[in-house]
Amino acid sequence: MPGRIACVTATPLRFPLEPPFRAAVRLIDSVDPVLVRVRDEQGCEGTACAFGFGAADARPIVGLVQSLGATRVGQPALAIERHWQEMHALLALAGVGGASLAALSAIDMALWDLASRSSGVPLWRFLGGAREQVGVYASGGSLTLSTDALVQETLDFVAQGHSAVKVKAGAGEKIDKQRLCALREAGGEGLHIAADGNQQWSAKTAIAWARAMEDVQLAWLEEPVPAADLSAHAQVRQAITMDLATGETLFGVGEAHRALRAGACDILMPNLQRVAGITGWRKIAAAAELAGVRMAGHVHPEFQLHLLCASGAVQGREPVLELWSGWPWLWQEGIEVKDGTARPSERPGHGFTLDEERVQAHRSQA
Ligand code: SMN
Ligand code: MG
Repeated sequence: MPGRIACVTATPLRFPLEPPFRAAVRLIDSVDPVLVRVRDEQGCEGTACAFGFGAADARPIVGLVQSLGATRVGQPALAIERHWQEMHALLALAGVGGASLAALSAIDMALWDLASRSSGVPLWRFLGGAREQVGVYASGGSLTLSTDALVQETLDFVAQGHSAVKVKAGAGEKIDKQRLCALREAGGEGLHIAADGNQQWSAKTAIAWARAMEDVQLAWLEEPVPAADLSAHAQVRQAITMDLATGETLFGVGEAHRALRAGACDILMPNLQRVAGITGWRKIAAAAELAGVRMAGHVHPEFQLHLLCASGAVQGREPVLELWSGWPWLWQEGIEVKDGTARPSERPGHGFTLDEERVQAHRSQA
């Protein structure tokens, strides 16, 4: 069992993306994780990351982890719900969102890693162990790729054991259709193909786009309209046949709960650092399960692998764990994909060991 918290540290890192990745919302040329370590008085350490896209994102997260972390020192590491409530209260007057939520979330995630690691139990079993494997999908399909390059990327993913991919939409309905039809042709009927709109359309345009793609048989359409416009989400969802996924750009458990109440999606995919860590994610997953909405992950694969294996709001082998080949990987171990699924390890905590050389090689001056 973990002891009292001895220290909380934040280390800014930089992973340039070469070539840069283009989503409809913006071009991304680096991912900037902030590595958070929470160590207890017995020397056991929990680790987690929040991330930004560039130093301007990472810098405030570092400062907020340091200030919030200092308020946790000396307290029992296992009092995770109390830490979650108290950290929210500390942020309440300044406003909880963006960098402050990322900082709070990373500390929460590291506390759950510490608690399960110190107890000698893998996190997915520590959280209830609903299943021993989960369906995955390869996330890519940058709008910078030509159709041929997009098909080749997908065939490479399939060769790596994937049976589901997610690609970016946003090249215009005609070109998007050509790209998606080329993927369907190359991948066959068995390939799950999802398309990510990254908030670019109006409800009317999104409905027209989705109807034009009907014969591609998409697994889901993601964030077709601005994330905060829940009524537009619900309007699109009611008008199309494919599943609608959203959630990565909702901030706080309240926004995610409002999305459920608005009937905004079939699949809710909150980002761990935007909904206040594992504690927040589990509150949302419980509400989603009761609302008949399925949960999926968004980046943070080292933790989402465990959460999706522990949640009652995930069905069978559906592809819900996002694996992005360009995403920064700080760990010595990888996530093996076989027949479109991945298994969390039996190692304590999230089960991943920091690659300290890699961490040092990517330190930044955020
Ligand atoms: C995405 C994630 C992170 C950065 C840019 C785009 C995308 C996804 O929306 O769902 O992977
Ligand atoms: Mg997305």
